Amino acid sequence: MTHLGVITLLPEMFDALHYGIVGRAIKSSLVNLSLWNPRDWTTGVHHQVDDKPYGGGPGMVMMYQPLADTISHARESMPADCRTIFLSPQGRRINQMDLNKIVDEQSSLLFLTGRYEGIDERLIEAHIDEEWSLGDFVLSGGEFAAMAFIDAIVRLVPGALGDVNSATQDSFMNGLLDFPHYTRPEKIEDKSVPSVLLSGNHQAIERWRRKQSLGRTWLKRPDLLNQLELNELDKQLLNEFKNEKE
Ligand code: 4GS
Repeated sequence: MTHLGVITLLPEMFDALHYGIVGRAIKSSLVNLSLWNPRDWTTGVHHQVDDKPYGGGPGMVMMYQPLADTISHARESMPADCRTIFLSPQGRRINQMDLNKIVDEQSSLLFLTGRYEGIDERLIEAHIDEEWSLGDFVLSGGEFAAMAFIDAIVRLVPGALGDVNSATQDSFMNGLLDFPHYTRPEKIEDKSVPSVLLSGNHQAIERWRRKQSLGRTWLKRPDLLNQLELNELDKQLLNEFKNEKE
């Protein structure tokens, strides 16, 4: 993944991407971020991008022409394999596994973000390759969804994270939830750091962390656990966790 593009009526919102891990990846040209505003591809004197919905009802609908022209222009400067993604609650809910695959296989993505009630359906039919959703809720615009996906994608680009291990160690990278983390002080009121973490025994620490990941996934997200085929050691660790709970 090297080139990410966004079509948005509010490009200033994407200033938020110039911080932290994503900010550093952009600054060092590890990834390119390009923004286009459909307002710049309007033909009328009023620079109109939205119009009333056929059939009536509240709100406005984003017009076909400014979006179609912006997409055509944007794709000219994106790599040929670029896929155009429309963000909406009608889209496929994207998870970590999907993103891992996309970062592996795709060199670029172009996100179209909507405002108002929606966009002219014919634009989706003619110019959109895939529709993605951030989740089953309604945002006031697709911009935060695009930024969330861009953040999640950029941190997977090799070299974006300082520590090569930190992406692979996160929640979901192995299909499980994260294990608990602790830092100093060793004791807070009556709560002590689990003693194994102070033992210096790396094998025991790894075992404990794996057990916690399995146990927490069992407790909080049994749906995720059901999708996994656990090996014998994992089964044993999960059983230990369950027994210790009782
Ligand atoms: C989402 C979502 C979203 C839908 C944009 C109504 C404004 C809004 N986009 N995942 N119009 N959920 N978009 O709610 O991606």
